[in-house]
Amino acid sequence: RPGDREEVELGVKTRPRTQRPPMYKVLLLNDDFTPMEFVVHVLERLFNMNHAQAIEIMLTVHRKGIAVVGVFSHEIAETKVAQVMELARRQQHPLQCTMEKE
Ligand code: NFA
Repeated sequence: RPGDREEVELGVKTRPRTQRPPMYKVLLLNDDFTPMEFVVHVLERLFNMNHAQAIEIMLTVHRKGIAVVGVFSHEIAETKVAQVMELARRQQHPLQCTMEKE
């Protein structure tokens, strides 16, 4: 590359950068209608939480309106969101799940 020769010869330091893929937060949103036990079930089933963890996160969403339920690669995050939305749709619950870049 042009510039590299001078940087080497003049000893200009460049910081080595390691390439990491962007990660995405999966967010669960509160509503007034989805039963608490259904949200707990979703968290256990799709986010590998034990019962105590699932209750804790569900209550955080209930009280604060939103919470991060996991951080994943773009593809895995998209799949998790789609799985939550499909489970909710099948039971006719208005539960919403979304993702955002970290
Ligand atoms: N707010 C809902 C209720 O009182 C419970 C809930 C929690 C819904 C977390 C969505 C997300 N039944």
